[in-house]
Amino acid sequence: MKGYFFAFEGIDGSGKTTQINLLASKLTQLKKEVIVVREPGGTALAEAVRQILLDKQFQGMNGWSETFLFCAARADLVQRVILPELDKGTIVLADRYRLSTEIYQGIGRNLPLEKVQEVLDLATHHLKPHLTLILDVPLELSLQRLQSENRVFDRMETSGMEFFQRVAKAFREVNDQDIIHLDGSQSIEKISEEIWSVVKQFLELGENE
Ligand code: Z5A
Repeated sequence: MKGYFFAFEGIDGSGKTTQINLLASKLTQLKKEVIVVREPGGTALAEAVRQILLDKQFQGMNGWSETFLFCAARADLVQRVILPELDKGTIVLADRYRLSTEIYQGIGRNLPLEKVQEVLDLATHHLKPHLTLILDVPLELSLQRLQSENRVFDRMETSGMEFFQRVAKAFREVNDQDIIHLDGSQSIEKISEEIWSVVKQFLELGENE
């Protein structure tokens, strides 16, 4: 694998999409090959699965059905897009990846984490990001941000406060050598600078880049 794979994670409204777009344009200005993928989505099949997952007519979906649907979308994205791009040497920026399934389905839906991880390993051919960057924001702030957008909440977003409290706590507490936590309640510019310093160091870009 010649490319680099960075996943961005956090609760809804934590600012992932905003930061990924800023990072992608910085890297593009430096003439790096970059693609941005969002999950669930990024291929025709995965976008179709996304429609099902977010559709409120499927309220109360079984936790395993939900897990398999997220993993079906991801399997297609990994095989058709992420792996070929990494092989070409592209930098892949993912708006959510497997940590979302571990936390939303494993912890949020109370499924056994080892079993969820087994399904994830099958769906992703064990592909893990080089780095996972988590934007930590308090749940109240993320709700404020989403409400100020006047957004119509989808099926996942109407899973209830207890579910979101479990999810937010798990994102805050998860720790691993490939995971970096950033304070997502800072200004957009400050977070972007912090992400740039992490990514720049990781890619070993020079001082003038
Ligand atoms: N899900 C799952 O359960 N299992 C899985 O395996 C996967 C996903 C992959 C996908 O939703 C849902 O599926 C999600 C998790 C679940 N649902 N839940 N619940 P999605 O793709 O539609 O949405 P999202 O990933 O949660 O993204 P989002 O809601 O669009 O949020 P975001 O990308 O993190 O934030 P943003 O769009 O960049 O910013 C949100 C707003 O805040 C916007 O108005 C910004 O201008 C503002 N913002 C951003 N940063 C700041 C700062 N720093 N200060 C002030 N305001 C800011």
